[in-house]
Amino acid sequence: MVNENNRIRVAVQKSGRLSEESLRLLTNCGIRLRPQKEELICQSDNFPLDLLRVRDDDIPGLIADGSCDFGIIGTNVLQEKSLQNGEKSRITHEIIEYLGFALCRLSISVPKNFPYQDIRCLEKCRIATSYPHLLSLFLKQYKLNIKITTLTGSVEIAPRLGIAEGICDLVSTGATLEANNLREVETIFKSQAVLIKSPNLLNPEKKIVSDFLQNKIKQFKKTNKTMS
Ligand code: PRT
Ligand code: ZN
Repeated sequence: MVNENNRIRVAVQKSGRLSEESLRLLTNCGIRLRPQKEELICQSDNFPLDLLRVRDDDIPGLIADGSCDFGIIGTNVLQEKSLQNGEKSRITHEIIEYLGFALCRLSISVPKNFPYQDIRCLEKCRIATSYPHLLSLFLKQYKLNIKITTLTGSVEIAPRLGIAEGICDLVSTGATLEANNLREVETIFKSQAVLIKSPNLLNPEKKIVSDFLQNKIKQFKKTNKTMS
């Protein structure tokens, strides 16, 4: 008998930079999924797996509280959320596999005409970012007087708006920095997509499916690496 509770739940980004590769990975592991555009939950018809399509920021929380068993997320979001929640003693997830896509870096950038030599040049400056905890952790070692201004989007326009002297944002090609006349000066974190697992997988039948999925993904990544 099919027990709904034995189906594993995988949280992926609904729409964004992680979505396509996340789906491709599961499909390449033989899991049949046909998510419709607006569908938030999608059931596989050949594997006891349900796909939850959510905002990437919600994935660490869904994994931590056990609402989902697996998630695919950028390490940038994972680390920022962990620092934000100060989760030192509680295990909120297990990293199963680094997936090698959505590669980017979190960097400090300044306007091209800023006389930057090293981080001390940012003393008494303001840095705008959507990653205040990662930035704060990085800056801690320098003991400088730098103000972190938190913005949820359009960080790259902060210097032009006069609300910060520098920014700390994700960079992949560098085109956005270039378009905004900014220069990357410090990389503080390197990110990629990872497969994470909830620490709450108690049901033994789910564990069998979960081990199978993990092995499939690891195997796929291994063969892919050998081929490339
Ligand atoms: O709606 P939802 O909350 O789910 O999506 P989102 O808007 O928060 O995320 P999305 O889809 O933009 O990014 C999802 C994840 O992709 C990020 O958390 C990173 O792990 C990863 N990723 C990889 C990136 C980039 N590359 C990236 N370049 N995320 C964002 N960017 C942005 C960056 O913020 C900047 O605005 O792209 C711009 C810079 O790109 P370049 O190529 O011009 O340097
Ligand atoms: Zn997001």
